[in-house]
Amino acid sequence: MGNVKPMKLVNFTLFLFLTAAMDVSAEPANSCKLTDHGPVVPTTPLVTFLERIQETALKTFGPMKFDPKLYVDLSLKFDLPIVKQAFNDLAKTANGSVLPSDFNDFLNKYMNGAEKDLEYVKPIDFMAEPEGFLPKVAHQGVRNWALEVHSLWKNLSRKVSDKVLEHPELHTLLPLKHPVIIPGSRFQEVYYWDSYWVIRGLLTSKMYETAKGIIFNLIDLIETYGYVLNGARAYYTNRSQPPLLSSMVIEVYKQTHDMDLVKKALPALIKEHKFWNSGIHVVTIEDAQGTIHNLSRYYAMWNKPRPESFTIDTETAIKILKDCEKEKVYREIASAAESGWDFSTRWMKDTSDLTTLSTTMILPVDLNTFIYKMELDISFLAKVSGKTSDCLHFKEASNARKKAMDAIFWNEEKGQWFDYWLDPDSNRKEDVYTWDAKYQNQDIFASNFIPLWVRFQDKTLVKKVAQSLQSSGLLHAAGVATSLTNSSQQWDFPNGWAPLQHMIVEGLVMSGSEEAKLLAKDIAKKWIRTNYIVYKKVNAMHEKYDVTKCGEFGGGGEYVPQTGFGWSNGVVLAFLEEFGWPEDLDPQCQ
Ligand SMILES: *[C@@H]1O[C@H](CO)[C@@H](O)[C@H](O)[C@H]1NC(C)=O
Ligand SMILES: *[C@@H]1O[C@H](CO)[C@@H](O)[C@H](O)[C@H]1NC(C)=O
Ligand SMILES: *[C@@H]1O[C@H](CO)[C@@H](O)[C@H](O)[C@H]1NC(C)=O
Ligand SMILES: *[C@@H]1O[C@H](CO)[C@@H](O)[C@H](O)[C@H]1NC(C)=O
Ligand SMILES: CC(=O)N[C@H]1CO[C@H](CO)[C@@H](O)[C@@H]1O
Repeated sequence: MGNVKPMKLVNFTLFLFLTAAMDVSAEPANSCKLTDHGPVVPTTPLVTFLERIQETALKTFGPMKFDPKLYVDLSLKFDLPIVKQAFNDLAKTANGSVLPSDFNDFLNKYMNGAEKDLEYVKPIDFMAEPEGFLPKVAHQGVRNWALEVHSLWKNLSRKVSDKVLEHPELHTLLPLKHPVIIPGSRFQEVYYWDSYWVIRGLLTSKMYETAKGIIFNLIDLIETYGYVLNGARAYYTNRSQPPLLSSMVIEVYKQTHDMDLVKKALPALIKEHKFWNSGIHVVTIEDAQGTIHNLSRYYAMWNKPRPESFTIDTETAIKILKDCEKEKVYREIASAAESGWDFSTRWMKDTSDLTTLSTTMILPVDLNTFIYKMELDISFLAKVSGKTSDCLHFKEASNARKKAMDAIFWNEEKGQWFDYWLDPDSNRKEDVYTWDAKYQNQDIFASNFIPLWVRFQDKTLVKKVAQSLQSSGLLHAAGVATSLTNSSQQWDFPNGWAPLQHMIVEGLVMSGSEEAKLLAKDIAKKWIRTNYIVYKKVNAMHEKYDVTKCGEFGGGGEYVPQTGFGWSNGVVLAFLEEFGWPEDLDPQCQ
């Protein structure tokens, strides 16, 4: 139900058929049409070596409880040539495995564990109970829990070790100057979009300096690479993540009025805006009225297995024979990782087959919402810095994107914004696609409602979208589901993710409509409850929850459920700040 993508499946079958037909017609065995001309930047020698370690570990220890990321997070105790020599000298079996005891000896002698790259550091602005903390939370049990969640900033606070700063070539962890808040569990490094909700939580915890440090680190990444990396690892340097730096700057500025922050951030944000609006990230499309628009897409600069999941991606693509088709699949996988929604049927032609990921051929509603917001934010920050021409330029850019989103994504009948699937064979002139209603993906995803987060000024519009949300099938006992498809991918039904709850709730609240506010409050209450009950059961905050049942965490995807957890903590604190919790309201599941 709801997950038949009109035309796309048909096209894909046709595509397979044509490819098959081409094979018969005297095409050399290993050639296929390369449609994918985007840049690919070579891997660093350290990452390439660690991928070999990862493959050997899989062969040696077997697939049970195997986490490939662990091995690309190791650092070297000696220079790469020495470690490489020692690894080459290990006796290998025919299939490339090593005696487990030999391999463990090698790892102990030549490598350090990932945790050695980071040091615990107590945040300088942490207080057990900050003044003015969550004034609207009256219930004692909920308040005590909120204080525990607040205290988790200490658990998740790290500083990059001086060893990494002195010898970056021995580590995949990137040197960052300021302390960081990590999401938790296997994610022992900074992530880009996670940081926005971490900062929202830090602001309720009154930890302004820690929040600013996180932003300064991300600005440094833009200065070095031209964009914010997916995460602060050498193997994440070829893709970004949903661009929310401007939102982080705005939130901290609203609380601190720190002009120094604005001055540092503005040039970096303008640089980041260019990254998302030029080259492979920008798509030009003509709407039904003949007007030309530019919108952005996810597009990783990568066409190999993701180093952190090298063995998994290799396996995913194993049945694909032609090199250039493999490369295409790898690029789509990396681009899905850039979207933050890794993985989801949202990007798949066939919901049961990961090799049909088509991320780069989709114009995503949420990405363009974030860039629209980036344009408004830059315009605002330029204004407060007295940069009139930047202010005007980005205001105009935001107006153009709003028009583009209305023309390409908005569906008046359904009251939602739909992702748009680019059709490579559409009657395309030069590099301009032609819009066609049938390529709006009418499947229901939480992302179809994300524009609410920025487009809340129009009450009539919000009312329509709120009604559409209520009848969408996404609202459940414990929050908003990611999609309606139970695919076993983690960005699908029945999982709910903190960031999606937060943007939808905040959008509804800001609308000023009483009805929308009540709906927001109801979602937030359910979300808080489920986080609270899970915490009481397992003494941990989870990265995702099963929204169909109050008090259950989520599953699916390529790794075991993670705890910690940066953005979940941030969203719970932000919700409690906004809505509070009355003394007489039982936080137990109803
Ligand atoms: C590789 O070979 C070793 C010993 O010959 C065996 O124990 C192991 O299961 C094999 N691994 C794989 C992945 O085939
Ligand atoms: C779209 O982007 C291209 C370059 O990326 C630019 O030349 C063109 O002017 C833009 N068009 C519109 C309508 O903004
Ligand atoms: C989703 O599918 C899995 C596996 O098919 C099943 O075990 C689970 O109960 C389903 N979840 C829901 C909420 O329908
Ligand atoms: C946080 O750290 C404290 C002190 O080290 C520890 O007692 C507690 O169990 C940790 N909490 C979680 C959820 O990891
Ligand atoms: C891991 C990896 O391959 N990183 C490359 C990606 O892109 C940067 C440039 O932005 C290269 O320097 C890295 O080698």
